[in-house]
Amino acid sequence: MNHLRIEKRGAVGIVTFSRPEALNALNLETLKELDALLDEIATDSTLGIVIFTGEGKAFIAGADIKEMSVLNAEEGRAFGVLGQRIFYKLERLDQVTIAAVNGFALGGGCELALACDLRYAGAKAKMGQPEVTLGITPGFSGSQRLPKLIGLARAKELIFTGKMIGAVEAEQMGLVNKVVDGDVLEYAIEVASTIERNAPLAVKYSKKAIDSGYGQTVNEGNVLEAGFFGLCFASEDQKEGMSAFINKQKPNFKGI
Ligand code: DAK
Repeated sequence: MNHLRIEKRGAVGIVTFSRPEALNALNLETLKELDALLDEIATDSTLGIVIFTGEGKAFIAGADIKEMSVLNAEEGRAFGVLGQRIFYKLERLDQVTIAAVNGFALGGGCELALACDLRYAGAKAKMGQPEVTLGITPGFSGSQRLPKLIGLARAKELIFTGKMIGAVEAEQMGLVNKVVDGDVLEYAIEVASTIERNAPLAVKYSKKAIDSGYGQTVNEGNVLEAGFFGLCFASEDQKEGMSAFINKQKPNFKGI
């Protein structure tokens, strides 16, 4: 891979976008590399949590404007569909995903963060959907995921104005879970370690229950939740977790 790298630390994978000369902008080559890497991650049962971050002063400064500038309508649509498909694949990973937003997360960069389960922002993070300032709409599902996350009015304000907001404002509107004073990647790794200590199947099923029930009524979601809850009782880790509690010991989860 030329613009992406992955480092594995136990069950935690750290994916770094590395095209700093273009502030990690997503060109076609990077998108294709991401697509292939997500396929690898999806089948890697040793990974429980995946963190995404950027090299240098940007997380991702958006889709590559220079590459997009020459697209015609048909090519533009195809480029958007490609990005949507890849980000959907990211969103549907079994693993917990975390965006460690270290700097600019604009346009497609903000949209990639939106496809993650959790988002943390460093103090220097700048986020936004500036597409309308370039004569286009958000194209990698920003117009769909942003309103669901921060509400219709706030999403419309960000998208219609194209303004960039700082980390504190992003936290206030629920765009990120938290602003981190120190190193945002280290903080994301700490969160990942906390998650890693828990029963892997229970975390995975919790994510599935939340995501598959989201947008449904509570009653509909309850059916899904009951199914996943029941499945946990077929796992060794449920027995391990409960007997460790009863015997006042620390559980030793095995992910089975
Ligand atoms: N694409 C290409 N190159 C970029 C880039 C980008 N998004 N962002 C930065 N760069 C490049 C700059 O051109 C510059 O390269 P050189 O000129 O040195 O060759 C280098 O990175 C350093 O950038 P700056 O010199 O501009 O750095 P500054 O610190 O002064 O400014 C900045 C940082 C982030 C404020 C500024 O670079 C900036 O405004 N960048 C563009 C941010 C932006 O507008 N992002 C949104 C992109 S639009 C769709 C599909 C997809 C999309 C939409 C529709 N469909 C098909 C429907 C997605 C759209 C987007 O993401």
